[in-house]
Amino acid sequence: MLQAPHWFSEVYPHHGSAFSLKVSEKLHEEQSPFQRIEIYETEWFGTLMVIDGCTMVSDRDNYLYHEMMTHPALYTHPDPQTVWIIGGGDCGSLKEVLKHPEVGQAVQIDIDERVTRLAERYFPDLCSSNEDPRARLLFLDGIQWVREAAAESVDLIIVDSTDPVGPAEGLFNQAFYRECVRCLKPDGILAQQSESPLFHADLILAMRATMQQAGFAATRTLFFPQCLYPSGWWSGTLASKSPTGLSGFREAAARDKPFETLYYNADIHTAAFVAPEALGKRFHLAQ
Ligand code: AG3
Repeated sequence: MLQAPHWFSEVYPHHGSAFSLKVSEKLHEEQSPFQRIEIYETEWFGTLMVIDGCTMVSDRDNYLYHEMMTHPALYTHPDPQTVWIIGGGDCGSLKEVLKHPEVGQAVQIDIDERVTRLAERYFPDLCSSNEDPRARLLFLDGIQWVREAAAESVDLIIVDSTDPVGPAEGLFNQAFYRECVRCLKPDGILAQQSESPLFHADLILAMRATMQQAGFAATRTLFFPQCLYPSGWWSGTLASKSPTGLSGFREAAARDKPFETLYYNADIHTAAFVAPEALGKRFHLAQ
């Protein structure tokens, strides 16, 4: 039986399934002012962070999510100089963003400082760029941040959040997207984690429709494997202010990227945006 204390399981009650990792030790557990955070040492996935019972990051597979939440958006934007990361307290997205020399400032805005403090202790690799002079770490409500920020002040907003329940719920609605539209420069892009294409296709479609209603002119969804998360198949959705903002990418620059990745490359970029038959027609409707 896959039971504590030897296994951590995230159960997906709405989808009759679960994902389990064999754990060797629980390293930490606390209730922060916002959420319950647990850290485990696993047998094969390295260290694991869990928030409110949901898997967030493991040493073994976080590169898939973090690379795909950042590089496709960064290489789609013509010249991303200023980047905000809303959420992302484990600093994994920040680390990938800072690999781009053209980025002059990356601001990470996570409501929960404890996630970052625990990541510094248990996921030092994800936090290895936190001292980069271009990085700014703020512990604030991202919704309030975009509400108060100046119009047309940012090139790229990456929403690296938990599922759209609890503290992250307000990051998936029209009011939030409207503020993002206002804060983005004319060629600005929003990139948001958008759950599982197998389990949450309706959510992805609804999100894209809401983005369009909020004033974004184009939306596109990209797909990647992520075995830690429900169904093992995950997605990110991009939205641009310009109608042509998502029609291509800086392919030559991506082919010649001046940094190492473990998953992302120019061919993966192109492939990731191709929707499988079962989803393609539905996603096309929202474009
Ligand atoms: N953010 C996406 C978490 C969603 C996972 N959902 C779940 N396990 N039910 C992860 C944060 C990584 N920086």
